[in-house]
Amino acid sequence: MASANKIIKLENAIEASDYPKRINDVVHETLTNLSKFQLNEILSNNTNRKIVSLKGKFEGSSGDAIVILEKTAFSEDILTEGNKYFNEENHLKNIFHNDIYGDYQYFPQIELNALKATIIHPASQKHIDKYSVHNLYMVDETPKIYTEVILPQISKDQFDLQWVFNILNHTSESERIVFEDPDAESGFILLPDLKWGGEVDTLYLLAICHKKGIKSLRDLNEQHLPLLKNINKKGIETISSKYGLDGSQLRVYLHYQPSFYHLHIHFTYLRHEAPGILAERAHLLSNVISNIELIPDYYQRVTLPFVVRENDGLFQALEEGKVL
Ligand code: GTA
Repeated sequence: MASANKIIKLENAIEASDYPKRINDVVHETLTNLSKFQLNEILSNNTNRKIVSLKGKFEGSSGDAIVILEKTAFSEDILTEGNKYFNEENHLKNIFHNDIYGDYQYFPQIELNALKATIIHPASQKHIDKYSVHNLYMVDETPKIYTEVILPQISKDQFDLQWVFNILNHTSESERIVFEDPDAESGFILLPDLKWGGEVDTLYLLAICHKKGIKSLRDLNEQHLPLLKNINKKGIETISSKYGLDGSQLRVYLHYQPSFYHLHIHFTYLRHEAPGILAERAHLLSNVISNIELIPDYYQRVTLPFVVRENDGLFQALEEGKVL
């Protein structure tokens, strides 16, 4: 079993110079609070997930910003350790009680109340559209629709992959890498996903492959089986040794369509209902491997359903191509 944090050295390892570099935005280097954020619009407010996406500007900086604030899940470790929730530093306010039933507001100490904040700056119109409320539509994407409508559209309009290259060339988040196999063909980096706050109860890691040019599930064929199997095996081994969850407790999957067209695999804790695990978006890696083993060009021949947002460029392209 591969141990966590161990970086495997292989002969045909990727050179850091293979990836482009870009200097980070200054806003992220100077922020210590959100006093300079000027809110312009609430893009979405998901009361179920307790997450708001806000559009605004940072005083003194050009360009739009998106701030995503999320109330985080309870951590079972923190609930059971050190009596943090149940001591005199926390305040309980009675709203009313009736017979055996009482309604209260509870104000735990400050470190138990952290919100997860994700900030995108400068945010493009595509980012703003992505985090806004919108109508959704199902599309049954045949290989013909993919070739004639989807591929041309994603070739000209997709999210920048700079953050991916920054991870692969160790410019950003290098201290967060949990495991790396640097092989140019079958290697990958495993690290915490942007959406993960770090508690095992909501575990969410991302495996990003080193090989460039695999855009999505649609590109996968028998040549990629060693890569997919390697990610599956070493990803699970690493998570098992570092976080104590074995393969049967993990949901390992790809998104179709993804937001970012460089192959990556999501690893989440089975008990955590992470965003993007629904049937119309998630494809289990074990299932993907099995399909390709049975039919090597399965993903070039199959009809793949996916969901498109009304305000996405793909939606317009599908309308123009008379698919929707
Ligand atoms: N480590 O810089 C990064 C980074 N970025 C920019 C994206 N990711 C990153 N991880 C690291 N560093 O899981 C992660 C994303 C995502 C994966 C890309 O890469 O967190 P994907 O290509 O399949 O696209 O995966 P996906 O799933 O749509 O991801 P993305 O872009 O996060 O979309 C999030 C959607 O989920 C939004 O539409 C939003 O409405 C919704 N959402 C729900 N909860 C959250 C949340 N807590 N934070 C952000 N978005 C949320």
